[in-house]
Parts: sequence; C-alpha cells; structure tokens
Amino acid sequence: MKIYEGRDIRNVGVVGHGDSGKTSLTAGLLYAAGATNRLTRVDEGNTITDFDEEEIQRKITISTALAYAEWKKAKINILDTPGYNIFINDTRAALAAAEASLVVVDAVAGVEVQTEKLWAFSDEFKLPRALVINKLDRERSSFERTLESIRSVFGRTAVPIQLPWGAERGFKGVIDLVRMKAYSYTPDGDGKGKESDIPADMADEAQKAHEVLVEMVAEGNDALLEEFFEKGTLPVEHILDGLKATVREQRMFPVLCASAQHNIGSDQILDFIAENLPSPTDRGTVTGTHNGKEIVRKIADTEPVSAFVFKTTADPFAGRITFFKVYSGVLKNDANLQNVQRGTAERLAHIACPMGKTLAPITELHAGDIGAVAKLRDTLTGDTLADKAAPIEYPAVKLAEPSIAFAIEAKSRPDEDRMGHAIHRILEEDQSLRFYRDPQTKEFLLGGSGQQHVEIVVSRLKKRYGVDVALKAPKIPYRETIRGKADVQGRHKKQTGGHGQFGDCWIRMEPLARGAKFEFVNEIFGGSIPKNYIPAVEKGIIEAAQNGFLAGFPMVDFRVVLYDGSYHDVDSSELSFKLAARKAFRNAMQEAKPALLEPIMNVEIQAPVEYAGDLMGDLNQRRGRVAGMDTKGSTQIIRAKVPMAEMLNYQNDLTSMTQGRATFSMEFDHYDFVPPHQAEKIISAAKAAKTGEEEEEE
Ligand SMILES: Nc1nc2c(ncn2[C@@H]2O[C@H](COP(=O)(O)OP(=O)(O)O)[C@@H](O)[C@H]2O)c(=O)[nH]1
Ligand SMILES: [Mg+2]
Repeated sequence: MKIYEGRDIRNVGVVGHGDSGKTSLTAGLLYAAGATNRLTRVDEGNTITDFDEEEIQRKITISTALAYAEWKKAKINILDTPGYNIFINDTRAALAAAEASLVVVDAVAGVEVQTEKLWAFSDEFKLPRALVINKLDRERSSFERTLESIRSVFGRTAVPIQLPWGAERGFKGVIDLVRMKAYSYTPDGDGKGKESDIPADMADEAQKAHEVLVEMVAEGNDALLEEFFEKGTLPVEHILDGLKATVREQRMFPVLCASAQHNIGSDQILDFIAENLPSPTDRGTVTGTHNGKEIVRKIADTEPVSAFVFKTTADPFAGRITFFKVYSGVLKNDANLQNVQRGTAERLAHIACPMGKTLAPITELHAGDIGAVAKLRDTLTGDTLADKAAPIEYPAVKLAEPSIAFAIEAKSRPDEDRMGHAIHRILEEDQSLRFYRDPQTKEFLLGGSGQQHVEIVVSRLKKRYGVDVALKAPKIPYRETIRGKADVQGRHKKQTGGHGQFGDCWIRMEPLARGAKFEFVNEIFGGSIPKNYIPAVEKGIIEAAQNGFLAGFPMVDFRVVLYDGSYHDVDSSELSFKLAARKAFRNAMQEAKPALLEPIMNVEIQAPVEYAGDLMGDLNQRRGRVAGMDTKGSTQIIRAKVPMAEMLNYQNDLTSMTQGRATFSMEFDHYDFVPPHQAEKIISAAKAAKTGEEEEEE
C-alpha cells in the first residue's frame, strides 16, 4: 500500500438524507478508481461500505464505514455515513475526521429534513462542501427543480459546475462547466466518461451556466475579476485556482450531477474531489488542550505524533478495531503512544488503511491521513493517542442523548449472566446508546435514538454473542403528589415487656410547585420533640414518601412542616419517631388529595405533508397537545407534548400510518397530572400487582 503525504490526501464525508444514494455513490467511486473490480450494489448486499450483517439485511447504513480511492495523485478517504435520523449521531462523530463533505441530494425528493441537519453538522465542523444531485436517471427526477430546492434552502452560493446530459431514462452523462466538455458513460459501466464536445443543442445553456460559474469564481479576487471582464472568460487553470479558493473559503458550494445506480459521473466527481476539495494540510492547524491549556498544533509531519480516535468497532471475531485520524507527525507501525485521557500506554501494532471491513497494512501514516488498528486495550472513541513527550487532548464530539428507552429482559438465566458483558461491548462501538438499571422499577433499560436502533442491539446480542433477550415497553415512571393540604398527628406507642416505644408528632403537609421535589421545615420551639429526634422524623417521612400512597410511586413536590409533638423520657427513640412520622405521612395523605403524575414528552415528528391530518388526529387520541407546526419543502414538522404512556408503541404505529416515510424523536419534558379515568386504572393495576407479589412471597 502506497504512503501518501497530507497534501495529497482528501478526507471526505459523504452525507445526505437516508436513501439519497451515498453508499451507491461510494460504490461507484470505488469502482471507477479501481478499488473494486466491479460495480457493487446495496440491493445485492455486496458493497464495501455497508458490510455489517444488519446493514446488508436492512439495506441501510447504520454506522459510518471507510474506504479509500487512489485517484491520480490523491488518496481519497471516503466516509460513507448514515443518513437516517436515528443513526445521525454516528455521522456527526465521523465528520470530526473529515475536511470536506459531499452532500448527496435525491433528484426526485430534493432537499430533505436530514439534508438540512447534515448541512448544519458541516457548518459545525466548518467543512467546505459540494453537492451531488443523484438519481438523475429516475423517472420524475429533475435537475432544475432539485437545484432550486437546494438554492432556496442553502442559498444562491450553491452553483452548478456541471449540467446533466439527458434526463430520466435518457440521462447519459455530464457537461463539465469548467473545461466546457461533455462526458458520456456506459450505463452500469466503470464510471469513466468518454470526452466529447458539448452537443450543439446544449451549447447555449452550457455557455450561460459557464459564465455564472466563472463570475462566481472570480468574485472576491481582483486579478481574476479584471481578467474576466477584459476577456469575457478565464483560462481553465485560473478557473480551477479560483474554484479551489472559493470552495475552501465556503464562498461557493459547487453542484455536481450523478446517477450512482448506473455509475454515471463518478470519474468527474473523483476529479473534482482531488482538484478542488481541501487537503488536511490546507486546514492548517488543529486545536487541543493539555492540563487545561489550549494547544494549537500544525497538521504537519514535522510535529510530534498525535491521533484522534473517531470511531470504534467491536465484534467477537475481529475484536476491537480503533479508527483514528493522524492530526500531527508521522505514525509508524508498532509505535508506542500514550492514551492521553486515560494515561495508559498503547502499542499500535499492524496499523492499516480501512477498506470497508478489510484492513490494508501500511508501514506509516502521515499527518492528515486516516488509519485503523486492532487490539488496543484501553482506547475508545473520543480519546487521543499521542507521543508521551508531547501530550495533547482533542475534544470528543458530544452526542445527543437517547430519545427512547426499552426494558430489556434476558430470556434465560445464562442469557442474563452474559447480557451485561455483551451489551457493554456493543456500547463501546456506539456511544449514543445507554444501558442502565432504573432504580425505581429495577428494570434494565436500553436507551437509543429510536426503536430500530435498540432492535439492532437485540439482534447483535443474539447473532454476535448468542444472548437472547426480549424488549418490553419500560414501566412508566409515574410519581405521586398532593393537590391539597393536611394538618395531622402521627403517634406511635407500643408497650411490650420491658420499656416501650413512644413517638408523637404533628405535621402540616402542603403542595409545592412542579419540580420542587421535597422540603422539610422544622418549627419545633420549646423542645416538644428533642432536637436529636427531629432528623428521625424527616427520615420517616422521606422513607414513607418513597413508596407513595396511591400506587406505590415516589411522592414529589410537597412540603412537610413539623410543628409540634411530645415524647417520653424512657420510651422515646429514633425508631419510634420514625414510625410516628410514617403514621403522620399516611394520615396526611388521607386528607391532602393525593394525585398521580405522569411524564409528558416533547415529541417532534417529521413526515410528508400529506400525512399531517392523520398524524394530528392520532396525536389527539393519544392525549397529545400540538405545540407547533412547520413545513420545510414537502416535509411537515409537528411538535407536540404527549404523555409517555401513550407513546410506547409509537414507532410501529407511525411506520404503518405513513408507510415508513416519517421519523420522530422525543425527550422528557415535564410531569403533569394523570386524568382521573387513567389514574383509576393505574391504581388498580398497582394494587393487583402488589397482591400478586405478596402471594408469591408466601
Ligand atoms: N434509480 C436510482 N436509484 C439509486 C441511485 N442511487 C441509489 N439508488 C437506490 O436507492 C436506494 C438507496 O441507496 P443507498 O446507496 O443505500 O442510499 P444511502 O442511504 O444514501 O446510502 C438503493 O435501492 C439504491 O439502489 C441512482 O442514482 N438512481
Ligand atoms: Mg448508505
């Protein structure tokens, strides 16, 4: 495997809405560059970058995969990323390793919701970018309409550097507006175009577009602008120089054309990447910290070696594989580096260039290149590996928190024993998952970005680790509170044999604002209860409140004021005051109008506009309240507040309501009262469960 210098490397994140053709485009680029000996296809399950068995089975990209194309003098590292909402966290983490993004837009659908999100991620990482209008072979595709949708959302700085040659079924190639040449392709061929003059019937259109492009390129560069006005055009080399600068400075976002399915346009896209997208050395520097101090490192071979880990995979066969980007220095095979965050030493034996699931061994990687290494011991995504003598830490990418959680239950005892270990392996590669035990319900919960996200974990547990688990809707974390006030006594008295137990307290109980939890106020003056017993009263209340009153849920948002009581010199003790407090709590609850609270979620749904009516009606049925609506192109965004209890099976329902064309996300918002009718059901269910438990115990 050839060794490349930073200036010849391009790290490109291929991003776009799910199904826009990123993986297919990657396959076309790899074939055109000779990295594969035929055109691989998502539908045949043989692409380099969708190699995971879950990806092949589901025909979608779940996590970013890497491959490289050696094109002319450049090595193009391609990051083929997921585009579906629930896997978008992974894309964001991977973009930390890119210098540019290639935004793929479906020529039928135009700009979609995730296209915009990925555009925003590209902004966040300050990535220069270009757009590829893909699927131009499809019926009802339109270059013009898609371009208009791009320009209306992302601005007039999106400018074509190619025009499509032919349309829909007749789409056969591209017109290059820089060199003013036409390229035609053999459908499903090797992705290399045959050069010719621009066909006469397209000459005018191409000339106009050429002028728009040249003017755009010259803008902001006085020498070029002058030359342009003088001659009416620019020599190709000058256009290319200008283009490269405008792209790097993000003054312009070039638009290209393709049919990934039929491998049309691939060599032109490779040329564009090699010629115009920035290399890591163009980016100049990268910023890290050490001991709280900021360090700016040059992306150069002459600096001490440092590498940032942006991805980890782990399966029982290949073991753990760490994907990193060399930010500075030259990383030699077998290097001993320090994991700066963890302070441990790591030996990087067998460094390699990733090509899908295969790793091509390499002897050294230069600043700016991307590599992989197996069998590191302590290193996970977000860590920095660096020369021990020159430590630096690069910031980890912060991922969004899970929007959904399921209870996960092992199917047998042996499954239960192995479940935790296996899940932790899976969590190593996907840091957007959460696995924890709910202290209230005692259930094991697995949180992810969507139902499918969690289901994939279940499938991996079975296939990779032979662990059988079932998902269940999690128990709803209801709470109890009060709506009214109470003023009561709690008295505990017991006389058994020797000395007895005596505690007596008077409390007032009153509701607090939502979210205030619990307040205890001591108003005892004059020693009606000795000081040393007061904490026991508070403890007794807290313990009793933990088990609620109506249905066994923790009690929140109330105040207890202890204002009077009495004691006995011999018989009083901490225990007797605790028991008195429990009695007081129960007595107070009888009077204080106890009520149930339920978690209300903030829900955001994105669906094609034609489903808006049905979705709103359905939200109504779920006791939801619509909080806002937005349309973006043909997408309707609905924001609503809906009780969690009504959302447990929403993913499935949404899929069947919209033929799978909608996505949603949700997060906890606040607690609110459960309506009486529902409350009755919850209370009687809790009572039934309790009797069941007691019978079991007997
Ligand atoms: N007609 C047509 N179909 C395409 C094209 N590119 C991709 N597809 C199909 O669109 C679907 C999604 O493609 P894929 O590459 O997995 O999209 P990704 O989710 O963006 O990676 C697959 O069925 C592809 O065969 C294209 O240029 N033309
Ligand atoms: Mg894909």
